[in-house]
Amino acid sequence: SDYSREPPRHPSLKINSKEPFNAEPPRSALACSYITPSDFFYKRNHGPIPIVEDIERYSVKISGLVENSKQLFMKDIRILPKYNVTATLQCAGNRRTAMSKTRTVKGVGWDVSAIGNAVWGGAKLCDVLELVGIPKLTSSTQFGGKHVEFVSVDKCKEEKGGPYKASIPLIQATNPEADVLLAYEMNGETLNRDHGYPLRVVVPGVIGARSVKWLEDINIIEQECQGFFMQKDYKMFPPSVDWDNIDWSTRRPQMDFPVQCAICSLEDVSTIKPGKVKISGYAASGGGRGIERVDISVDGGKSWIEASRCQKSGVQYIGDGSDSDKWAWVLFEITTDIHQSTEIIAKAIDSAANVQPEKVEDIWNLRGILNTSWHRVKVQAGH
Ligand code: MTE
Ligand code: MO
Repeated sequence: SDYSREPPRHPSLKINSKEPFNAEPPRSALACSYITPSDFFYKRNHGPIPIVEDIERYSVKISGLVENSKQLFMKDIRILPKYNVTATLQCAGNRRTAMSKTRTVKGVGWDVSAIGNAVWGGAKLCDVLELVGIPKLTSSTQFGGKHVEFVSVDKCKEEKGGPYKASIPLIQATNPEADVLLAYEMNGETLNRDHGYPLRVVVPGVIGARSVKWLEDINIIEQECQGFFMQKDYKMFPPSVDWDNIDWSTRRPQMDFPVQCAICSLEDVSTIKPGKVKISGYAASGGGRGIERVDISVDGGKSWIEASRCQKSGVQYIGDGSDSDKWAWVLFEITTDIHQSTEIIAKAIDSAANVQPEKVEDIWNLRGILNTSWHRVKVQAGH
C-alpha cells in the first residue's frame, strides 16, 4: 500500500486515522451550511486514494447477467441526461466514539461529523443500465433477488489487498425515483480524489458504505455481493452478540440509515453564558423519509421544545416534497433560556414517525454502527 500521493486536505479536519485517511470536520463547522463544502466533507477510506492519470482512457465495465457486456468511457456517461441530486451521505460509523464509551467496539472512532450533504451531479444508474438492455422499473418478479455490484480500484486490507466493493438490489438501481447516481461532480465541481474521482456511486438514503468511490466495474449478479463490507461488516447485531459468538450469516447487510440527529453548536462539554443559548444541528433519515420534528430538552429530558427546521436558508422546512430535498438532511435551530449547568438533548422524528432510541446501551453493537441514540451535550453555566 502506498500513501505517498494522497491529495491535500483542509487543516481543520480532525484526523481519526491517517493511513487510510479518515477525517471529519469540527462539529461547529458542519451545520453552518446546508450544503457541506467538499473540503469539509468527511472522508472515509479503506486504502490509499487511487490515482487516475489518463482520464481519456478511464472506463467502467458493465458485465455479469447481461446479454452483452459494455465498456463505458467518461464521454459515454457524460452524454446521458445529467441530474443534480442533493443527498446526505452518512457513514454507518457516525457517532461511534460515543458508543464505545459504554463498551468497547471495533472500528475507526467518529464524533458526530461522519455525515455531509452535497449536490451530486451525474448520470442516473437506471439510464446507464438501459445501455446494456436492462429496462427501468421492471417488476421484482422479473428481477428476483438480483443485485448490482460496484467494484472499485482501491486496495483494502479487509479484502486482502483486493478492491472495495458493495451492491444494491437491481430493483432499486433501475428505479428512476431512487435517484441512484454515477456521479462525476460534487457541489458543481469535478469530483475530487478523496471523494471518488473520476466516478463514484451515490445511493441516496442508504449508509455511505454502499456509495462506492473510484468505480471500475458494475456487475449484475444473482444475489448480493459477497465482499467483506457487505458480509463481514456494516451489519447491525444485538447487544448480546460479541466476537466469540458472532454468526455473520444471520444478519442482512445494512442498507437504509435510521433517523438521526446531532447538536453541532455545542461541544460536550461547553461553557455557556447564562441567558439565551442557540442550539443548532442536523437531522436526517434514510430511505427518503423526511424529518417531521426535532425535539430539544434543556432539562435532561423532563420537558421538550420543538426546534425550527430548514433546508434552504431562511425557508421553513415542511417536508411535503414540494419544496424539499427528500434525500437531504434538515438543519434545526432553537434559541432558549438556560440559566444553570444542565444536559441538553436532541432527538428527531422522521416522516414514518420513527423516533431515535433513548439510550446508546440499548443499541450497542460490536462494530459500533448506527449510533442514533438521543444526542446529549453537557453545558456548564459560566461567565
Ligand atoms: N468506496 C471505496 N472504493 N473505498 C472506500 O473505502 N468507503 C465507503 C464509501 N465508498 C469506501 C467507498 C464508506 S464506508 C463511506 S461512509 C463512504 O464511501 C464515504 O464517502 P466519502 O469519503 O466521500 O465521504
Ligand atoms: Mo462508512
